[in-house]
Amino acid sequence: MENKEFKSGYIAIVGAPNAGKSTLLNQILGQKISITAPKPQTTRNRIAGILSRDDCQIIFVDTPGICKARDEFNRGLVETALSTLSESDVVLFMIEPNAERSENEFILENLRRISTPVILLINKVDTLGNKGLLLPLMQTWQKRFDFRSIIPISALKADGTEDILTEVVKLLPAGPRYYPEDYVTDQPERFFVAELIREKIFHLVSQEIPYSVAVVVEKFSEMPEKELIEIEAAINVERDSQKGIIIGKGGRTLKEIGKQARMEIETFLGCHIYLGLFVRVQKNWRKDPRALREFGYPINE
Ligand SMILES: Nc1nc2c(ncn2[C@@H]2O[C@H](COP(=O)(O)OP(=O)(O)OP(=O)(O)O)[C@@H](O)[C@H]2O)c(=O)[nH]1
Ligand SMILES: [Mg+2]
Repeated sequence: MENKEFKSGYIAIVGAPNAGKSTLLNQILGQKISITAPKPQTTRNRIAGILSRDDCQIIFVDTPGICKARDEFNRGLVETALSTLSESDVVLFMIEPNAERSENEFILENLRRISTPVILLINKVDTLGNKGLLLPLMQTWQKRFDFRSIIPISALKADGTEDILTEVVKLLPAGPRYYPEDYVTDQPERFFVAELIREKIFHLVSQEIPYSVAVVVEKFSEMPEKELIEIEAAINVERDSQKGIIIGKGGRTLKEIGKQARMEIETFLGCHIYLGLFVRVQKNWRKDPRALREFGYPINE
């Protein structure tokens, strides 16, 4: 019998904000571990999703969208994304078919500096009215960079995700199983609890407010006798005026955030929870190194 070597590796998913990176990670894993929203710059951390098969283990790494940073906080997010490039065995670079974004040229510049193989994913092809545009688009992109392959996909509809796996496995080096087979991610449960709350704020609170929000789980106690996990989380905002908006008239907005988050957290944890939410003003936390550290975000010193 042929003795096939076990393969493993780290696969970075990079692209401009809103390209659909987190949606793709969730589709590949068949489980929601990375939050998504129609607004750009939803993801703020490096989020690993582990796919274990008999012949290989693939660690997909979702990253914050790469863009021209407006402030120090954004610069930290972009740095987080760029730093995964050098630690990866394969890079998946995701673009949207409809818009040429200035960010993409900046991302290409960074990809030219590394020797890692890059696969281009043209996402959201379900939005393309005229499929005839796809071939010329692929030809244009092939001229811009020496991609190993170009795969049109729809992360939302799970179209093309099998093709991605086939291509990635071809490029995967021989390597060990880094994580036990039943691990889906390397982040603690608390992280996902905070992220799911943050996601509901992205969906329920308008304008720029979600960008001023950082969620921290302050209590996570398992109560086996009640078959319940008691969770308390702080929603940190930058200004007093934002606190009122998150709470809403008669507490309505906060209540809805709590209701929707609780349902998803229960699915994620597979048990009942009690969820207590409170809003706290942490003045200008995006510029405060101590607060950034506490909230788990990068600090540019
Ligand atoms: N129509 C369509 N929408 C998609 C597709 N993939 C993602 N989206 C939508 O695009 C929006 C952004 O998706 P995300 O997965 O949050 O994008 P992201 O690249 O992780 O964004 P950041 O974390 O902000 O950089 C969401 O509203 C998704 O539902 C797709 O294949 N087709
Ligand atoms: Mg994302």
